[in-house]
Amino acid sequence: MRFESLAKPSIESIQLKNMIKVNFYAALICLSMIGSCLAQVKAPRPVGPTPTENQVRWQEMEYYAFIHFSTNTFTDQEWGYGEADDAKLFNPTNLDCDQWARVCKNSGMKGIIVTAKHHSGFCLWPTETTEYSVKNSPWKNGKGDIIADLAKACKKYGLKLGIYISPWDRNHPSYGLLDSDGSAPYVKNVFRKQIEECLTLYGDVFEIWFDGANGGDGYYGGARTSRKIDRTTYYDWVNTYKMIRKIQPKIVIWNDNGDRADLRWVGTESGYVGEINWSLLNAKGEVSHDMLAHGLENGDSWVPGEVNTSIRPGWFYHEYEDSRVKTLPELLRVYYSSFGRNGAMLLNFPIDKTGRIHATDEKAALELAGAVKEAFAVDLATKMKVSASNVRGNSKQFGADKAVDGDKSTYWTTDDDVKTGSLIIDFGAPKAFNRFLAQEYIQLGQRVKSFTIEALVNGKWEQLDKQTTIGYKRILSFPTVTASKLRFTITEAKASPVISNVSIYNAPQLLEIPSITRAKTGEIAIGASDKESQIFYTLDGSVPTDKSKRYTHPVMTESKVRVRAIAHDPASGKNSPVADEQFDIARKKWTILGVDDDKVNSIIDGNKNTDWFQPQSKKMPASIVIDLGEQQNLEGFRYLPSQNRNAGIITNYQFSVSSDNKQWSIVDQGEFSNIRNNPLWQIKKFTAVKARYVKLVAIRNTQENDTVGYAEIDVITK
Ligand code: FUL
Repeated sequence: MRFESLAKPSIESIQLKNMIKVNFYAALICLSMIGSCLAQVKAPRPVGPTPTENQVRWQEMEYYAFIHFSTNTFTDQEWGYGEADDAKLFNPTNLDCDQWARVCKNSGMKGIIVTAKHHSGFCLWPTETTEYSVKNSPWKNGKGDIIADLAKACKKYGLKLGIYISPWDRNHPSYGLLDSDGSAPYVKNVFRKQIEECLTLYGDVFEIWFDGANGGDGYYGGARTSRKIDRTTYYDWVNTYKMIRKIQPKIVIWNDNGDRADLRWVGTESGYVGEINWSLLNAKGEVSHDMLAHGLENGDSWVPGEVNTSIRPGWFYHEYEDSRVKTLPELLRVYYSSFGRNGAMLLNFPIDKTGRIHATDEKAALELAGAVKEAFAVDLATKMKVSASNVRGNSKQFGADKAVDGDKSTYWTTDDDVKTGSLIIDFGAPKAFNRFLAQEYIQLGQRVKSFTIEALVNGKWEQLDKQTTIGYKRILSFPTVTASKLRFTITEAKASPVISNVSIYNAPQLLEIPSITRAKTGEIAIGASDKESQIFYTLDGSVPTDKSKRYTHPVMTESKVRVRAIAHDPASGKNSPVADEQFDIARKKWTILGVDDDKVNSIIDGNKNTDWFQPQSKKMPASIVIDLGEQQNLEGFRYLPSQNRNAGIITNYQFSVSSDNKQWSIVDQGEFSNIRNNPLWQIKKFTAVKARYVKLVAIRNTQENDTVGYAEIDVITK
């Protein structure tokens, strides 16, 4: 028995008890009021255009594959002409859609978009609309259907299927023609019917892709002529879209013609989108290059960017590109510059002549998957103490921790009148890191205009980066820093920032691939991007190791040579991927004739960043004549358009040779396919011929005007 319980309670103690009771009830009432206040803190209102459910679902896919496969694979072209006979060449020896899907799945991709029909017009399924399809190819005696095989493989591997169907059809006789009432029979009876077949026969389709290349030369049922169309009106997109959405309500439409639909091209095929990347756009009519690259801060529609690039220079398979497959550092650059910048990454595999993804391409894609997995394995922000400068209505629902809870449906946000603010992530002890990732909750619109990140190093804040837009996902890379806290500050936003995720990583450092160039003299220079690494190289085609010859100064060679080089880090013992360049004869004795401008030598200086343009007075066809200094056994030439200006890019050419600069014979003529979107080295081969002078005649350019430019011209000797 305790003494206190026996004692009679005093007046004071009764009063005290009553006071406690009263305070307890008051506190209860208060708490429940706060509770109901908290429950009432409303989510921010959306700002500007917002994504549709389909667009959000698409954005969350992040990474998927393109497959380019057609008659081009067998004719070694980038753009097939639509020649009827080419169908007879389509004969993969070991077609394996299961392998395509397996490689894509193992590479971390979520879907596959296949060229059901490319510009040649050849269809990979037995369409009813044309005879120009697999049904008239020797493959499976005309009984095959690649889209059906791929749809099945995608299902097996849990991948989504997408369809590329080229509006431009270089085979079809009615392409580009109009009926007397102004309607387009090709669009009504062929193109739309083909879309309908692809969207009804093969199950769910997540994306449909309408390329912007349109009109020009073609076979057109044997007419072999040039057809021009107005790409904004000819296809009657409004009705085409209606039909598509009716058949596949969950689809997203990518279109680079006329009115934009759900997704936009980012203005380049090199694998990056602008650092400033708004998912907004003014969707009607033609869109400027700048708007494609950066979106538009106050655009009228939500049209996010999709970054498309090929794992090789070309979109279709060419054996000569077997040694040109993107290296790991190159692929990682694409990775960080695509969905690391609020885009999606669409990486292309050119299917080879056997009908499979080439082993080298598979290896490269798997290496990328491995490196990404390693880089993003441990999120240092998870479960760390995090505080915010402002929390919306002081509500737990919108607290700082919502940005690091791993739940994409929750977010940290501020009061309506607070458009700036910071989050501090406290690691408790110093941590090393070099990657920062942030995501906006895009369902409420894209809001952030600028932000900074800082690290607390030895008690002082150091700025690591200062950037602009975030969007669905932004990833920043910077040199490794060791710090105890990270501060993420939104410095400007359209409205209260809404951040669904912040992550911090420490990715392993990669050695960049060395660059190899050859000057006009024949001198070969090899450079590494950092000073610490050593360079080793070979000139006989063998794979270099750190036991190969060490590079210390430029190497002189005048003959044809294959140079391979690695950067080697002596500290870690690690090597970069192998850089690989093939050079033909040195251009030491070459002179460009008839041009009174020293700068013209830029086109044979071995530096792809220098260029030369024909004087403005020069009209098409414009030619350039090179004296090779002595007779050579020629079997081809190469042309690289200006890498600095999107102008003067030759599309149609003639190439002639001469022994005396008087009598000329044309040895090759034709087009540089897809050079506008993919301004790479154009390689043309012809029957070997001896000559001392060569002439490249530009007949047409991408802009259909008289500007003609060159970064480099080279020959291929036997
Ligand atoms: C380009 C096309 O012209 C290429 O051939 C390729 O299909 C690429 C994806 O788009 O514009």
